[in-house]
Amino acid sequence: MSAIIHGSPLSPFTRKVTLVAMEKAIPFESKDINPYRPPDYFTSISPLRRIPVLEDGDFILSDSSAISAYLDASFPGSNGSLFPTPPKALGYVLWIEEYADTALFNDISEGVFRPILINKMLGKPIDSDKVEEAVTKKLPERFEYLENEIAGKEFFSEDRVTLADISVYAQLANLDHAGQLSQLKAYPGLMDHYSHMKARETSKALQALETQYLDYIMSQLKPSS
Ligand SMILES: N[C@@H](CCC(=O)N[C@@H](CS)C(=O)NCC(=O)O)C(=O)O
Repeated sequence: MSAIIHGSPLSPFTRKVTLVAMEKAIPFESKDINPYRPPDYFTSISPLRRIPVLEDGDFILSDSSAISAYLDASFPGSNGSLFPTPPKALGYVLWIEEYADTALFNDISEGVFRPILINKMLGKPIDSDKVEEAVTKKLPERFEYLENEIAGKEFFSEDRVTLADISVYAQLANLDHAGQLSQLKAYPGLMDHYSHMKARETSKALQALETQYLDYIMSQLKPSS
């Protein structure tokens, strides 16, 4: 039986572990869970009531970082590990992952994705003040930091895709879904990184599903009278 990733198509952490599975050619199924309207059994598989959750036979695991490490170690695959072996490279990749999971997530999710896209999904007006605050006061510091880290490189570490690249891409994809990718204009290295990560076969396949999902949600919205 293949592993099951419980999550939601527009969740950046679900996207992260899904891409880990795809990059490593691990067979998996996806099952949708809305963490804001969860099924009764949710707490039993996710003690912090967050997605994603991995179910691999009778083994259940929460948290995208834990799941990524587990998948990587369980399925060596032909493409090698997404975690470098040299200690400094490993530490660095985990740091970039952490930066993406906390700082980028907070500022993109709260500052752009929710006030634009979630509001639209809920039939509410865009919260332009929140977006303005994020794009002028919060995101520049995040993007500047990552721009300095990626400048002159194709990947964050080891000249190949690692968890660092997947983690940053997974968060920036929600900036893209919210129609705000132009915020990266002043950061050419980061924009290039995003573009080549987006052009990978794995990301392209996933994006097609995400866009389909988003289009479906939007098509269900009643036109405001
Ligand atoms: N550290 C967790 C964060 C997961 C997370 O925050 N997921 C969001 C969806 S993107 C969630 O489940 N939110 C529900 C809530 O905050 O109640 C991870 O890496 O998996």
